Amino acid sequence: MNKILVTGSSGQLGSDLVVALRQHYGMSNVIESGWRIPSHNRSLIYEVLDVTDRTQLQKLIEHYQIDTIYHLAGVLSAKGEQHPDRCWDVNINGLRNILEVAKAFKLQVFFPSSIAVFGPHTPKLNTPQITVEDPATLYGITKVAGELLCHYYAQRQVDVRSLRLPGIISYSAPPGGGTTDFAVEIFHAALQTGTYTCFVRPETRLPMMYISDAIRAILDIMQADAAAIKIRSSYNIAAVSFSVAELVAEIQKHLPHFTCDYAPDFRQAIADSWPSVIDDSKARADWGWQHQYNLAAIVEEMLAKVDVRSEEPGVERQEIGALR
Ligand code: AKB
Repeated sequence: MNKILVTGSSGQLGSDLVVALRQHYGMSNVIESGWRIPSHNRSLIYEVLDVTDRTQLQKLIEHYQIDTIYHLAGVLSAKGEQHPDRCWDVNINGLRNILEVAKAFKLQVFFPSSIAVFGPHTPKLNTPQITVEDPATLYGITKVAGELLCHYYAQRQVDVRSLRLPGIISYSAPPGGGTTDFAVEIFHAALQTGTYTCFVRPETRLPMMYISDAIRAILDIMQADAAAIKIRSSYNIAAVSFSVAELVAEIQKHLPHFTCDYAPDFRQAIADSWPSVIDDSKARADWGWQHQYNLAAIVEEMLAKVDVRSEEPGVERQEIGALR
């Protein structure tokens, strides 16, 4: 019987993951949580939870008799540079609390790592599973440490599973402070105003994944036979890689008048430090990972599903807390 806690459940990933988990495991078996009450009121069960408070976390686990945690609470790359103390506290101490509680209560854990574990000296093309990890951001440093913590606790009987996620493209919830956010913002701008000012240069090429693929990857790795999960730090996982210019050209096939200009900011350096194309052959071999969405399919579905009518100017977007 799965009784599931999702931390950071109102974030970009959590919003869709909760829906999928409820379809699989039943509405009342998925408990949402976050550091503040979310603006949506979709949830049957939502708990305000600060993951840096281990006592509060433990009480929640006991109260709901949780057996699985999807630990999505975290501060992303761009926000992490602006709020380093919070980034360290949530990403490191929060994860350690989750893993300690998982050890005590024999819980299964999902932890999202990131391509941000890689850095300027990592091979940019076909980045191997095991390679140089010299992150240029605090976020990346917390993800490297997080992966090592996962490996450490796995050796101490915690069933923890993790993916190095690329930029995630989704329509139902906005991303919250990452460097790959441009790949979501661009769709909203294209549909709202027909023009977008991108904060990284046109030739910037990064690994990306459509939300449906990301959710399936998370469910698949969590449901896989434990013996198949041979890597307990975190698996490289990939779907597509494209430059901003290629994304713009694909959008223009549907919206020929769409224009994009460029005003690179501090996020350019972060993007430049990350790989362009990831080798995810271990995930494909070990537990059968396969992506479905290519760039054309992503663009088609995003343009059909982004709901600009619900976006009024001045509506506050989700800040940190939101989490992966
Ligand atoms: C970010 O841009 O910070 C995230 C990530 C790649 O981990 N989307």
